[in-house]
Amino acid sequence: AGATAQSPMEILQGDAPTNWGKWGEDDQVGALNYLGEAEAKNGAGAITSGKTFTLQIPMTSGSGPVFPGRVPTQHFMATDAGVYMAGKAEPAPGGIKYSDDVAFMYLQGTTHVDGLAHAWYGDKVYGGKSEATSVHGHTHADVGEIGKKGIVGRAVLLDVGRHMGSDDLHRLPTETCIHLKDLEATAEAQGTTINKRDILVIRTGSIARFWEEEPDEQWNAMNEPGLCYSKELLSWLDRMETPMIATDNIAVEKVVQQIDGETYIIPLHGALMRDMGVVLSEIWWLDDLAADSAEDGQYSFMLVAAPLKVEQGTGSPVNPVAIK
Ligand code: UVW
Repeated sequence: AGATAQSPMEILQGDAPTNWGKWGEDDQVGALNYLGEAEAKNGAGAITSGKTFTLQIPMTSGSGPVFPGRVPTQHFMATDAGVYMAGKAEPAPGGIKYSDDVAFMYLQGTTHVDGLAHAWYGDKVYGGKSEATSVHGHTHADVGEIGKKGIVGRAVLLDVGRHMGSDDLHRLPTETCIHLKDLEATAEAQGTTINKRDILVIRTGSIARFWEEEPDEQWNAMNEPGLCYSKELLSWLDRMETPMIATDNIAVEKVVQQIDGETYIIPLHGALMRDMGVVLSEIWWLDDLAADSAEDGQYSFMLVAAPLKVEQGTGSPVNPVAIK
């Protein structure tokens, strides 16, 4: 039998940075290992006023920005005041009444963190483990491992939408591919120093557009702005020991990218998650934090975020908290 042909991703990533084995054979959280006690204290050191921002989008039943193929959360009441009002249930002894609710949701159908085994190419996931560890749930590098560790550190907001956006709402136009030089120019314009091991929070303005345009007609995850794959970006993230990248778009990166004449869908997912173990987190709500930062000029803050401990899960909802 002949050798199996390599996929374009395998060829593209041939000489790219990899962190497999760096934190041990069985490591499950990748570049989050860069966040330890010193980095947590460093995060706390970024706090100046104590102003707090929660960065999850609202979870509205039946509506929300999701990656094509997923559906928004469906929320149902299992029991509510109606049962008492209709005389179908009695209050508990003592008089307490209560409601209960249930949700059907894609765990990546709102603001979420991806486990490192969520996306891969070839037949290996993060750490060089076989893709067989990703059958019927992930027995390696599931999001629950990130839930156990938690994400705590210093973060910087790079408001690329405000720096390069072309409209009053400080949003990047659709189809914009964000390059390393754009991140650097944004940091410079903001007067922000990006330190090693900072969590990068990148604002494009994309998600806000979902509520401003007719979702099914104009907001299209495939065309939304996002990071652009380049070796230069990968090497920089590697040197900066970036633990995680969070964005207010659907996939951190621009979903469809052309590289050397070839079409790739979410190539950075392969390069960052699978090869470098950099954690990706998407669909953040950054407009309030960004407006405040534009006003007071403070773009660094403490970030605290913990996905749920979904054992063997691919992704998990999260409501990150920024403390300035
Ligand atoms: C996909 O990879 C399809 O989704 P996410 O953006 O949640 O990583």
